[in-house]
Amino acid sequence: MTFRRHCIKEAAEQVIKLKQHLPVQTLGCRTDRCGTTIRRDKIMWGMIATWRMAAEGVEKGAHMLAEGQNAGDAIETAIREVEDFPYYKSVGYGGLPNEEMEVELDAAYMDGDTLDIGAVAAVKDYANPVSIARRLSREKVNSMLVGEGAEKFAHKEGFERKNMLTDRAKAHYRNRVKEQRELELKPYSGHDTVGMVCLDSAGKVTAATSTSGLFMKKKGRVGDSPIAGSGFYADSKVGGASATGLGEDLMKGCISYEIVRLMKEGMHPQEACETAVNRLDAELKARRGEAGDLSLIAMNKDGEWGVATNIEGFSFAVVTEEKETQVYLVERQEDGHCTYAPASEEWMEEYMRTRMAPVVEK
Ligand code: SD4
Repeated sequence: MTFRRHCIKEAAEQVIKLKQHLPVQTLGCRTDRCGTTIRRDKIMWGMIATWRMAAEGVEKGAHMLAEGQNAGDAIETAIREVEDFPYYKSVGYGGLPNEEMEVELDAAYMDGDTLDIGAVAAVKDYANPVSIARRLSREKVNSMLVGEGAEKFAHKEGFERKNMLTDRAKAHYRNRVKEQRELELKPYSGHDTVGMVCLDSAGKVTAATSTSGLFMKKKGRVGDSPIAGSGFYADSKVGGASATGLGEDLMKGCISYEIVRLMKEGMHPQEACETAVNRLDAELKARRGEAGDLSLIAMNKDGEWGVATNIEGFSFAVVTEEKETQVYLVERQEDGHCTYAPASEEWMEEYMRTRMAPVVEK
């Protein structure tokens, strides 16, 4: 069987399994794809992340996990890979600016063993906000810093300074200013925060995020990504979750914590993601008439994973000890269930082509 056909078959089997909402496994046991409980004497490692852009980072992290490295180092390396790639418009270098044409970055890191959390918000001119966040997670107090305070800390700790505003991002900004004037566009559009959950073979779960937030946001605006429980959560006794979408709405449901809470109550990650997303989506629509974009990924302590979204076009990347890195596209069914299938080679090529195409100024 070709690799692609193998992936499609695996994805189809996952869908069947998810529809059955298999019960959560007990420690040291997993359920294989046929539903048979198998005992394991070692914990499976794995990593899941929002959007296709995370795939290369996830691949790097997977190599580290396969060598027995820990989930903290693997997730930081994986996120840095995304932050460093200039063609991704909403993370790290090349991220899109705020209203005042400044790139203000948010990032966070959580250690699921100790529940340590570190976060930075609205930080400018530092290459890898996730590393600053991780460093902050070791502080007992002052572990979330914003703006100038975060930059001062980063400087003192010797983090790499970098002008994060690229010429491409400036061109996008100028185009958007014109579009807003001419088409009366809302400033917010397009978003691709990278959020990851990682499990290592010692059973440690971590979660981390990094983003430039909403394009054309107000100076000082902070989204869900650096906010524990909303943009991310990790508990090695249960698993972790991370979010992407409209921060203002994701925060209304503390949705990453909610998913971990549901997994703790016994839900499979897929069921937990769908339950949390569908509930929040419904609440927002009932109370406010509309719901912003909500897309979530999760992995439990046994390496099982799930995703859910209320939008079209959500993609994610996942790797486990048993299965190499794969990008999937999610499809939300009318009843709120989310199914997914491997992204085709054509889709992958088109994705990179559009990301790297020259920006034509209007
Ligand atoms: C924010 N949630 O700042 C982020 C944006 C995002 O995918 O996720 N984009 O609100």
